[in-house]
Amino acid sequence: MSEESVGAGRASLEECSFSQAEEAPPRYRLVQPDGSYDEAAIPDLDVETHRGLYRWMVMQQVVDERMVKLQRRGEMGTYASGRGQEASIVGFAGALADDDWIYPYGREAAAMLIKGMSLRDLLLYWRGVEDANRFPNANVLPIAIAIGTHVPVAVGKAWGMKLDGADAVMGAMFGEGHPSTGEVQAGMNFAGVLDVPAVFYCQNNLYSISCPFEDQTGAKSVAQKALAWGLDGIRVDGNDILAVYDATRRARERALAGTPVILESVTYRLEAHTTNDDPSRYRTDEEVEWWRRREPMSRYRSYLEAEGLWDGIDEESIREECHETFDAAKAAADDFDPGGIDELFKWVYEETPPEVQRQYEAFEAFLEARPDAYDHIEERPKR
Ligand SMILES: Cc1ncc(C[n+]2csc(CCOP(=O)(O)OP(=O)(O)O)c2C)c(N)n1
Repeated sequence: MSEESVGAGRASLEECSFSQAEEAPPRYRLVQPDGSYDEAAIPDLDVETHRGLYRWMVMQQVVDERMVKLQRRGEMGTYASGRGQEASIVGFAGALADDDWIYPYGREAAAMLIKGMSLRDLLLYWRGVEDANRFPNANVLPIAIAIGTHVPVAVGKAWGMKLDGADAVMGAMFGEGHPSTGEVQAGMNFAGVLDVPAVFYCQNNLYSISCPFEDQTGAKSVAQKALAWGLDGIRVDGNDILAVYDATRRARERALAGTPVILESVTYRLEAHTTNDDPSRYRTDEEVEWWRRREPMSRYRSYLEAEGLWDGIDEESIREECHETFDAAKAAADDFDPGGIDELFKWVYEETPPEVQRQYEAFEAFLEARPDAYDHIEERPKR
């Protein structure tokens, strides 16, 4: 035991206090909303990386647009669009290494695709097909819809990666509403105790459905919560893809060196929370317009133009290709045989435990005795 380990004794209450800052802490930003930047601060990325990042941002937009249209036509379940968050989503996943994992919460289509999930499976997932919770050959854990529940699991996965000596991080993704749950707080605490290689990526899009950030927490930021759990916190302008990319690379280095990081990406959801939401009921047109002028695609484009990299990017044909990819994935999803009720039980565990097997058999026996029960089982239409 030493004075240092319990803290020095001081006769100044101020020195022994922690207070909330008056202002929100700053965001790491490299390219300004007007497109200007300091050349020396920009990370050195090759042309292919820039093109790849831009292409994935277009892909995110195409997936969002097409999913919402399918939902409106009755061919898709509820969908959560990432419009406005393209830089935040792609900058993060694009900066991860091949062996890194992500644990998504649903709004980040391009991140899942970058990490190897197939677009067909993403379509099936949002159609409610159980089988689509298995993402073979992708470093993606099943989308966590129940808010906060995935964070302790992500910490467990990261701990396992550490014990295995893997040179990789776990990227747990969530929104700014998630840290209000007990699960996130317990998970973060464990992460700090176990020094797991995890980056907690919080896309703070300022609203949890209709709840604004100021009503979500008394804290000025999510990143500052890191201190309470012995983690590092970083805040980044989530509409600046180069800042997100650079912050992610540095956060993963810290996580690999033994300090997990909460990386808070401050962004804005330009569309509805999901296809079930009407945002005009809780935010003003002026506010949305303010953010639309700070939209991430055009900011990245300004940078690429200024660097003479835009000439190598044919946006129209990229968009067309993304639509073709979507058409092919949709056709494959339409062809998928959703199977029977056994799908509900089959994929919960790698090897079905006797109790789950017993429940399955009991359910089957029940349906045999009461075929009228099928009238109450809703099967999502395949198309
Ligand atoms: C345990 C639980 N409670 C409630 C919900 C309903 N719900 C879905 S999304 C959401 C808000 C999430 O907000 P945030 O974390 O800010 O992420 P965002 O959707 O804004 O990206 C809520 C409350 C849920 N999915 N799970």
